[in-house]
Amino acid sequence: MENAQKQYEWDVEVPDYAPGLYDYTALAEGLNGLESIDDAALTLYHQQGFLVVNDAFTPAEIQDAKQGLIDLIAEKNPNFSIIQFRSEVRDQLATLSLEERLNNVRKIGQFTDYDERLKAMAFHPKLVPVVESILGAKAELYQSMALIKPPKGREKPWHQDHAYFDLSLSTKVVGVWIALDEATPENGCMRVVPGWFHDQTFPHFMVRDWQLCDDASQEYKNKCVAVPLKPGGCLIFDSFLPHGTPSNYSPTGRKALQYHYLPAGTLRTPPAERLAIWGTEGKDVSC
Ligand SMILES: O=C(O)CCC(=O)C(=O)O
Repeated sequence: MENAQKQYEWDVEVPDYAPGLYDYTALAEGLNGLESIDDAALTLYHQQGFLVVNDAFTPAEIQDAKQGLIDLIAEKNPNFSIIQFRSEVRDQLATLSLEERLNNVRKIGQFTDYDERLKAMAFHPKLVPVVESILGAKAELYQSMALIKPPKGREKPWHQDHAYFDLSLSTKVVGVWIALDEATPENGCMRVVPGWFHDQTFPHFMVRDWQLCDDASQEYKNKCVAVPLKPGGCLIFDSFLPHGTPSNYSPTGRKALQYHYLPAGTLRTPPAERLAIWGTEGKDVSC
């Protein structure tokens, strides 16, 4: 009966997407180490909407963070329950082995107050100054999230993160996606479209998720770049940058952490305001 007290979320089965949706024309190149981010790198960030940083975190830090994530999924902290499992395992969850649980998680969120190792990553002394240089302000952690992509784990369709945030359009938000396992084009590494983001708000539709219409892919065909990362590498990106990850059709799982930061003290806006901008109501568009 343990799950009766837990407020888990359940991911629904969705149809597969059309072939080619995550095809890419190049692999993103990375800098080495967070300390190598200089003015030229910051200029590049503002031009293309992202930076790739290899060896941003040490193997020991990554191992700690990964164990933190696994421990939360294993219910080592009884107070934590923001986990989304595949709905197929709803009735068997209590009987699953740890490996089976890990193979059936889609995401977990808002975990920094429940695990010191995951909090330490969010406030890493090499990461925060970089985020603050991009924001031009003292940073506040807005949210933490981890999309787990086990073998057969499903896609995160193309979207702009800002469409999920109850924040004004002028609020700068920086996302940091940290590879805990090697992320490859085959197991669902990030896809981005360099430079395709400046102040553009694309309508989002509820299709397989809250996402860009697949037809919008016409605009990014021939511009999509894949971002493979070794464990400890990270992608730092703007909340207007369209991005997505394909399903994992490989035999290898892929765990990653994601943190979002905004200027400290930023006011939140009502959800209705966000949907009036990013939703489709009254915009005469369909998908
Ligand atoms: O980790 C992934 O697969 C994608 C994460 C992502 O893009 C998001 O949650 O906004």
